[in-house]
Amino acid sequence: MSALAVLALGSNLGDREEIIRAGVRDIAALEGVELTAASGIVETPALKPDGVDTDAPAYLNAVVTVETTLDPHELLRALNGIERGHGRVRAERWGDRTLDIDIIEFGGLTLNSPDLTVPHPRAGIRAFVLAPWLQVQPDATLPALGRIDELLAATGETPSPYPAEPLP
Ligand code: A4P
Ligand code: MG
Repeated sequence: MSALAVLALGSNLGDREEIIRAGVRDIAALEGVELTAASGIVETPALKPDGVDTDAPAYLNAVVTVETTLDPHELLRALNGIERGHGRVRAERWGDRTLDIDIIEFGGLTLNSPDLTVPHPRAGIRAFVLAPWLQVQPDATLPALGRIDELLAATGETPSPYPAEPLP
C-alpha cells in the first residue's frame, strides 16, 4: 500500500537554494519514498508569531509530492532526520532555520496526534505553501477548507517566484 503525500520545504538560513535542493534530493533518496513532482521555489518575508518580520532573513519555500509506503509517523521521523542533517536547531517557535520540512497532506488522512497533525493546520492560510502546492496539484483541496486555488486567492498574497533551475 502506498499513499500520496504533499511536503513543504522552507529555509531562511545559510545557502537557502542549495539547502532546499539538497532537501529534495534527500527526500527522493529515502527508502520507501518516490518523488513524483516538485514545484518551483518562491521567496517570501519571514512570518513570525507576531506577524511578518522584514528584519529576519527571507524564506525560500517549495512543495513536493511523494508516493510513499511509509506511514505518516515513519515519514515524519525520516524528514526530521533530513532536517537534522542540514544543521536544523530548534530554539524558538517559528525561529529562523536552515531547513524545515512539513507534512502538508498525507493520503487524504486526518491525524491529530501529539507530534503530528495532518493536514498541516496552517497550510490553508499560507500563500508560501499554497502557491507552490498549486503548481504541482492544481485541483487539490483541503478538508473542510476547500480548493487550494481559492484559498490562495483569499490570502491576497502572491509569493515571488525565485529564479532557479527546476528542482531537484
Ligand atoms: N508537527 C505536527 N504536525 C506536523 C506536520 N504536519 N508536519 C510537529 C511536520 N511536523 C509536524 O515543528 C514542531 C513540531 O511539529 C515537530 O516536532 C513535529 O512533531 P518544528 O518544525 O520543530 O517547528 P516549527 O516549524 O517552528 O513549528 P511549526 O509550528 O510547525 O511552524 P510552522 O507553522 O511550520 O511555521 N515564514 C515563511 N515565509 N516561510 C516559512 O516556511 N515557516 C514557519 C514555520 C514560520 N514562518 C515562515 C515559514
Ligand atoms: Mg516544521
